[in-house]
Amino acid sequence: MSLELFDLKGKIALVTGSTHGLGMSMAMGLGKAGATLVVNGNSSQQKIDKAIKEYGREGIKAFGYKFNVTDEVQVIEAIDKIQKEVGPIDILVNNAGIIKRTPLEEMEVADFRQVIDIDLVSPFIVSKHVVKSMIVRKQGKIINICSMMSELGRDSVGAYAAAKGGLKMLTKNMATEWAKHNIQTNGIGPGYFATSQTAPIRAEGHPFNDFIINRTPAAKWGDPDELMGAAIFLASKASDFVNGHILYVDGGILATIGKPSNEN
Ligand code: GCO
Repeated sequence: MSLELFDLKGKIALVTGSTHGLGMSMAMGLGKAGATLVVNGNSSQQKIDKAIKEYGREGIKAFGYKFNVTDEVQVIEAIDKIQKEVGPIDILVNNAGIIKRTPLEEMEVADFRQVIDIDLVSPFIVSKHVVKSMIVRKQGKIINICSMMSELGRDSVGAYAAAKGGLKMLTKNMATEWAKHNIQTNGIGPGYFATSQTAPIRAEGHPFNDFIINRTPAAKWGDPDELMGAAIFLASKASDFVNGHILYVDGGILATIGKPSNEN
C-alpha cells in the first residue's frame, strides 16, 4: 500500500531545463517512479536528443521539446503540441533557471531583468498555460525549484535571490488559488549541490568550497540524485494534502547558524 503512494505510472511530467544538472536528476527520479517525461531545453536540439538517450538508457520513456520558457507564444505552442502528441500534463516542474554573480552596484539592469525573467517570470508563464487543463481535469502537481536564496542573501547573487524569494511567494499564491481544483503547488529548495552551475565556486581551493562544507551540517556538497526523493514525493499521491510548502533539501544549512571554521 505505502509504496503505491509514490507510484507515478501513467503520469506525464514536464520538467523545464531537464537536459542536465538538477533538472535531469529530478526528472530521472520521476521517470524511475514510472512517469513519462517531457524533457525541455532551449540551448540546442542535440542537447535534448542526448538527454533523451540518457533517459532511455534508464528505461525511461521521454519526449524532447525545445522551447524558450520566457517566450509566452513558444510556451503556448509547445504545451499545445505536447498535450496532442504525448498527452495531458499531470506534473510540472519549473526548474529552468540561470544565475549571474555580480555585485548589485555593478549589475546591468538588463542582466538583472534576464535573471528575473527566467527564474521568476517563466515559472508563472509555463504554469499559467499548463494549469488550464489541470483545472479541467481536477488534478495536478506543480513543483517550483527555489533555492537557499529564497531565504538567505549572499554577496553577488542579488538578482537570483530576488527571483528565488519571489518564487517562494509565487508558489504560495499558486497554492492559494489552485488548491481548490485539487492541484498541489509546492517548492523544492536545493541547498548547495555539485552541479555545473556551482562548479565555479566549488573548485578545489576556492574559499566558498570550504565555507559550504563547514557551513553545512552534513559537511558536504549535495549529490544531485539526493533531490530525487523530494521530487517524487511532491509529484505523487503521497503529497495530496501538501500545498504551498517549500521543501528544503540542504543538508541542514537553514537549520543552523553555522560554526567557526576552526571548530570541528
Ligand atoms: C551560489 C549558488 C547557489 C546555488 C543554490 C543554493 O552562487 O550561491 O550557485 O545559488 O546554486 O541556488 O540554493
